[in-house]
Amino acid sequence: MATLHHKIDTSGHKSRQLRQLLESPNLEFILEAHNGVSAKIVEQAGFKGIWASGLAMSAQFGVRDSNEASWTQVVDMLEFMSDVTTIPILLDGDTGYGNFNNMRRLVRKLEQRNIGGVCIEDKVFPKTNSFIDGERQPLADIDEFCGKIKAGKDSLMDDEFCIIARVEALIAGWGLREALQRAEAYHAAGADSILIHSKLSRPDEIIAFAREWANRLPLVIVPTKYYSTPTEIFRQAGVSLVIWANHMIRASIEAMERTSDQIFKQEAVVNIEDRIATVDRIFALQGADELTRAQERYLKHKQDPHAIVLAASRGNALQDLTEDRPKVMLSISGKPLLQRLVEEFKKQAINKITVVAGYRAETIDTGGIELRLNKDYESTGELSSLLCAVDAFHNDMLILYGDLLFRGYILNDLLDHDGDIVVVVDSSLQTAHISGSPDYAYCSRADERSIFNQTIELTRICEQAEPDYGQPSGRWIGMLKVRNEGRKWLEEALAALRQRPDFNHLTMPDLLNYLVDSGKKIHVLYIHGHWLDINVLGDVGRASDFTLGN
Ligand code: SPV
Ligand code: MG
Repeated sequence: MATLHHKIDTSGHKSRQLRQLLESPNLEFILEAHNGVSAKIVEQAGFKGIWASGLAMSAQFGVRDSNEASWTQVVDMLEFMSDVTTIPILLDGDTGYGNFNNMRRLVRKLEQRNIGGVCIEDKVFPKTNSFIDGERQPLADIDEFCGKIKAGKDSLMDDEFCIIARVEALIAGWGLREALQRAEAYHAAGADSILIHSKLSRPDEIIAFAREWANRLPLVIVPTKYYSTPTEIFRQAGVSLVIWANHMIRASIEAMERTSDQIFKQEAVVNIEDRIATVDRIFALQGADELTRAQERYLKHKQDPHAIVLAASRGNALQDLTEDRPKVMLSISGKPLLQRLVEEFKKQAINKITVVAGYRAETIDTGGIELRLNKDYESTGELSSLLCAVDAFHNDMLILYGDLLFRGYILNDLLDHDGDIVVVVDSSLQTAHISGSPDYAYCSRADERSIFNQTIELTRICEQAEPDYGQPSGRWIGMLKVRNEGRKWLEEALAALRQRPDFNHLTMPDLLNYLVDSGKKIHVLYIHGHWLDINVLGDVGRASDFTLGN
């Protein structure tokens, strides 16, 4: 099934499809559509073609069927209709919007938009709908109309494009002889098919015409007024194509009037909800799922990641500075840490930010975040806080401590990394100033800074150095990324660790070690400095220097 943005065959096959409908030995049917969505619905119903009705298209613009909409406005709408469908469109081209020259330009534009064909009627521009005073409408001069058909045919690039000549002689009350004479002249001028129109409520004059016409060219009819005629009659008469010319616009007008009336009177929408299309139905018609798939394919690393910030602790070592606020609300060069974090996130299109607060949570007034509360922050640890944000878990998320300052590229590089779980490790062990627990990271390889694109895995994180593991490769900075499979691993690990009696004391390094022990690959992104965390009073001055670029 076509979606709005599927690959459209623009190689001219639609004109061939329409020609096949006209020339098929069976009676074929096309249904009116007047915009993209109605065209799509017509195709979904199973129709092999679409009638782009002048009446319906003018009506959906809210204007009269008297060439009030310009022909380019019509062609623009056709482009939407054709883009979302694979079946051919036959345009109701009225009188060709002018003389032979306008007709030439019209067919060229229609070909360019992969429209199957056009039907023109032998009236005078600006035309009026045949059912409004049909008898009083002047007919075109036969020669002039034949010139228009010829000009249309001569300007075609694609020989399959169909030009159908519509005979209005019966509508105008000129009788069968005139209708036949005109049809024959249009045939001789090169028309591919004849549309014979009637405003009678019975098909008599159409049947009489068909009998005399004897299939000299395929015959097209529009049974709007003689709608009660059994279709079999048309089949027996040798008609090639039936146009159901206005039923989609009429159905939608009826539905819209009923719906608007009811909503207005009831001042409520509850009673119409089950009688109208769901919003999901609209999404389906628009091909929204195709866009989602395309985003997965083309915006792989930029799927609006989420961030979870662990910010429950007071930061006791900061003494008075955190008396009345948690550490994340500590002002560094005039701006709270959390505000700085949010600004870094925004630069990476991370707009969903969940902050797990605890100590003095009520003082957190940073905009653009969602707060979760770990009310037992005093007696519980990091994993308990993380658990408070489990409902905000996402297939592409960062988890980090709230007391971090870092250069923007670190976040960018982390988001670009392909691993399912990636931890950021600072390999600059000698130079780094260490205030809190160092979180030493032991990795599969040391940071050989000249080698890129190496996969490095975490083997262990220890809050203090562990000689058993050899030389640490660096320090985990308190930031990780979790994606796709990684999210599943994380949720399973949390569920398992929760069963342990010491869960309340477990830390993020405990979680990462558990994952490593369960055989999961935790990737390492090495950095070399360019970050700090804030644990003691001395860090505040260093942080201020850091933000000022010193
Ligand atoms: C249309 O659908 O605009 C037509 C057919 O031209 S009719 O309205 O029956 O004339
Ligand atoms: Mg029309």
